[in-house]
Amino acid sequence: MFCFQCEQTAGGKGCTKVGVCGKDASVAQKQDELTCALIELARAADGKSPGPEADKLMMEGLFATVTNVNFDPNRIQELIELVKTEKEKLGGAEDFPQDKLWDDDVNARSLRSTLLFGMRGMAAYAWHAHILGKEDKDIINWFYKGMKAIGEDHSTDEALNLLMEFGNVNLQCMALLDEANTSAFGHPVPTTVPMKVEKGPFIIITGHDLLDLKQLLEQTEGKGINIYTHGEMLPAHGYPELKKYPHLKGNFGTAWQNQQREFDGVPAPILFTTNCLMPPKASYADRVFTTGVVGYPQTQHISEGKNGIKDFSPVINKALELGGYPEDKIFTGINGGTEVMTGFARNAVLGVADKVIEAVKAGDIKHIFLVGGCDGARPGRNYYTEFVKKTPKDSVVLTLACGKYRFNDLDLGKIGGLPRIMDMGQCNDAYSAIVVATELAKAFNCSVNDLPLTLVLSWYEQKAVCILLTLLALNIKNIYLGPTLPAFLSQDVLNVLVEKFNITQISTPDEDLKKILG
Ligand code: FSO
Ligand code: SF4
Repeated sequence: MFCFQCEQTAGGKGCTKVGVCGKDASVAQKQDELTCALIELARAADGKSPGPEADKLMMEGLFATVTNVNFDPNRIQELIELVKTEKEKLGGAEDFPQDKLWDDDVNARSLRSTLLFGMRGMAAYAWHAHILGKEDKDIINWFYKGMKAIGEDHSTDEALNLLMEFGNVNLQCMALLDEANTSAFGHPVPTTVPMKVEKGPFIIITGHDLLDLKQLLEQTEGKGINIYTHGEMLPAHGYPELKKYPHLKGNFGTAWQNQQREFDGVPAPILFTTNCLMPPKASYADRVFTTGVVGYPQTQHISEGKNGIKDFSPVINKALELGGYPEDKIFTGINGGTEVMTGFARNAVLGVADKVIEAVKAGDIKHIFLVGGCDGARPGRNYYTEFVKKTPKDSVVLTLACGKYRFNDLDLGKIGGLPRIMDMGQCNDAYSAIVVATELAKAFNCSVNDLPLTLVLSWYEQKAVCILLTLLALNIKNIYLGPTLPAFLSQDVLNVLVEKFNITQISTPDEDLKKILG
């Protein structure tokens, strides 16, 4: 096997025997086969109009290969068969040999992989929008264009142009998902979320799929079962159409990489709706449920019914059987805090934009940091905790995605009535951050790069790759990135990105803060 798509890749180079994520060689090989089948589907679709089934498979097939999503070789095999059927319906296409996927000149491989990983990330976002009934033909068409391009040879300039074009399409995709989420569940409002788990039966739901949460809330209403979010599901508490359910009680645990410890012996079922699944330990494997694109061998999977509704009865019955804790249990975040805040998406922040602009003009807010992105297991990630702790009192920290668990339970006080740490949402809510930055730039009549704003990002998997490409396509410069740089960026490709966009790898919080504020 060969895989180097995520930040925890073996030795910072590539997983070749088994994935650090737990993916074994047979699943890696099936995922490569699926990727090649999608390239062939894109070739077959060239100049034709593929139907909705092929469109759906493009998204689902790419999403299934994102890190920590699907470890089940049978489910990947099913997808391969379906993709092949769609390819034949379109008249077939020349095979793309699997050994070509990772085998090439180092720069060509780097550029091709960057596009492929970005598209895997965008597929997850397009999928969530699709589930909520929102699609955009431009985005769908770009999946075919991009996958076809991955099967072709390109000059470095052509490949870089493709990456920038992709970044703009991914912005469109994040906007579509933002519209899908806000039209279905309303605009998030600032909300305090306790980390206490009340006694009695409960269910933990993790991942990004808000529709799964909505259906679970409906099906558990009046049953004496409480629902707790975990990981990237935390921002759900801010949405009016979700927070109205009184049994959506709070948040359990922290970010994805702590799940094997946090779920150890937990007296409740855990529903995984998207990526962030780690191989379950024996002490809780019997209570892990997957749904949607997620899969793990011998784990119960909840499929969608014909009416679009999922029947979560097996999860509900498990919650009743396990019964929860006999007494209320207080949990804390990694810094000892007992509650966190979320819901500062674009609508909420722009609602107080006047206050922010005034505070910046008056010098009360001297700098805005966006400290966002992924969490992960590397010890170096405590950089982000230290960085946030050390930001000056006259600065604001916007955050998003699961990296926030490094500091979201800290109380850093307030500026002008606003908390100094504001959680904008999930990774896809990077869209909110872009909208806020663009509006601030308009108000100050300058470019985003000239605002007193610095992006300090952490990456782990492929959604972070697509977001980074969007930021670059928007010509956002001076991004600090860590904890390490992607293994799939060759030195030459990295040099281009550094030269064009001044991407800087994080060093120490003190040094970086000195550079940023100096
Ligand atoms: Fe991923 Fe990163 Fe959303 Fe996390 S991009 S790892 S679970 O921040 O958030 O899916
Ligand atoms: Fe390794 Fe990451 Fe690939 Fe898993 S997803 S096999 S950890 S590079």
